[in-house]
Amino acid sequence: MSTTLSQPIEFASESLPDQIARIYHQPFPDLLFAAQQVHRQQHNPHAVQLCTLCNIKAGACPEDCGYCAQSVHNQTDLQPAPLMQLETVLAEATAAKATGATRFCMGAAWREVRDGAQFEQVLEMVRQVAALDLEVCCTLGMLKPHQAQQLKAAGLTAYNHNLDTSPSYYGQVITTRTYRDRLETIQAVSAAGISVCCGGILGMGESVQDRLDLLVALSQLSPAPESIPINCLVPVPGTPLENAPPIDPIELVRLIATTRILFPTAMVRLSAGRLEMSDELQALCLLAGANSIFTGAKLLTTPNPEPSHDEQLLHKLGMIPKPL
Ligand code: SAM
Ligand code: DTB
Ligand code: SF4
Repeated sequence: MSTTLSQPIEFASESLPDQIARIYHQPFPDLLFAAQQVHRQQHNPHAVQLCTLCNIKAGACPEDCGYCAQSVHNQTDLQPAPLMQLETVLAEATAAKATGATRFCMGAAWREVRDGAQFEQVLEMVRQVAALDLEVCCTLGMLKPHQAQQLKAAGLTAYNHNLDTSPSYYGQVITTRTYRDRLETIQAVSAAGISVCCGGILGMGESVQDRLDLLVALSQLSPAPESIPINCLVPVPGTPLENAPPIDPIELVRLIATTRILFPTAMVRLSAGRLEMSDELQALCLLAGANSIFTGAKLLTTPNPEPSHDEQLLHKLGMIPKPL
């Protein structure tokens, strides 16, 4: 019987990449069973955390991320917009809370945070969203240690900074920064005592091995990320990846299950790309250990399922929004 095959501890002499590959490639029924066991030991299997995104500063980003609508290097339809007003952000956070979201994530299309008035405004947004009794997450590009400390002092729960893909594929997607730059920001976030939200994107033309190498890189973070967004590429016209072939759905489920087994206590978030997924595929992802989704009709710049559709889906599955 192969259920024990998924217990990394029993193969202590095996290298981490080999362990991860063995978990991922085992027969699908065994993989799903093992993922469910881990999931049920650590989490309420009926509860799904709802998170809502807010793009507080849109477009004109100097980075050249090949997937992103907001890069100046990509000829997309996106209208750049300056930093949002505090009141607008608070209105969105309040509305998100009313729909059952318990985490509010503010994204800014910056390469890095610069000290000054705009960052002070973001710190005030963090303070005031935290005061609404929501988890507060930001994704603002690269951070220096003192900026991470200021975000922590303002009440930030988590910082999202994805490794996106394997170290070896990274340069095919982004050339304006390195994997090492990402790791340095993640280190600054951890050192400040902020929870790390770090995951990746599937469907950028990478191999299955690249996806497993991303999981290796995530496993090597210390502490391990408490939140792992798994995004499926939303192909944006005008980006170099506009014609990338979509990920095979079974491969997506395998990756989620493997992530759940490797990170038993983490929140595994089924992030971008849900609009293209059937209800059945989303249900399989939730069975494989995903326990969070982004809700609201828009992600940062791309469309997301209507809240009423997500509500119906959870209802059909007998699942509930996870309370704080
Ligand atoms: N500028 C920030 C940074 O450097 O991390 C954060 C904003 S960025 C939009 C946050 C994450 O969204 C990216 O790291 C990427 O994983 C994901 N993302 C961006 N565009 C995407 C797309 N078209 N499809 C799927 N995921 C995407
Ligand atoms: C993450 O990994 N996924 C979210 C959140 N972190 C910020 C963002 C998804 C963005 C999808 C593309 C867009 O809407 O522009
Ligand atoms: Fe800029 Fe972030 Fe988009 Fe990259 S993913 S272009 S850093 S907004």
